[in-house]
Amino acid sequence: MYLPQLAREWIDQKLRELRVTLIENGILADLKAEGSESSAVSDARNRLKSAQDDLNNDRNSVNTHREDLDKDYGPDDVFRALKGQCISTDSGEYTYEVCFMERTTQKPKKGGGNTNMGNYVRMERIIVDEDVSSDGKGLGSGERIAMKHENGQHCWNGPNRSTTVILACAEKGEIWKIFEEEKCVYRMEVGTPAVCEALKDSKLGVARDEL
Ligand code: MAN
Repeated sequence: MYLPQLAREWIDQKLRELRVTLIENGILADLKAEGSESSAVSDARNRLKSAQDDLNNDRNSVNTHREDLDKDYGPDDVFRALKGQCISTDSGEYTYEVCFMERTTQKPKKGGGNTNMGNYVRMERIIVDEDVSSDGKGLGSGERIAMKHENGQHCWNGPNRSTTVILACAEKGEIWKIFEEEKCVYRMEVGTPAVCEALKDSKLGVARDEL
């Protein structure tokens, strides 16, 4: 059939436009496109991928919360509020830091790398018999609560560093004393308002008259 040049061009143009419309609406696969997949399929694939990403993020956050619930925050979780709060003090060549429910750290004053002195693992009760100075700083005597930190940086010719942080009631969070009891085994005496609440509620089994 003979069609005039103009008519042929017009039909060609219309066919091209129709093809584009069909591809855009996902009815016809775009052979030039990647994987020759219709846009409806690739849209669906993208939506699936993003739903999977969301699911993975939610799973991670559930795991984080589950780990958090498994963590020992002490009687009635009174120490949960302290999580991540850090206090520090200088002693000898180092600044020592406690980040509650996380870790203890030794930072050389002269600079250089920090040393992890242990990661928080659990609460323990411990009997102490110590002085209390006139400003009220000190463990006193009786049962106190202690946070155990283990598996810190390995000590050359020794164990992995570990720290016991013993807590006593005080108006503000403060590290009072630090000892290295044995090589790379540390003990800190720390004041914090958190245990005052615990003691007030008699959750620790410590008689109030010991305060
Ligand atoms: C560093 C510090 C000390 C520790 C020694 C052990 O100097 O962590 O507290 O006793 O290493 O080699």
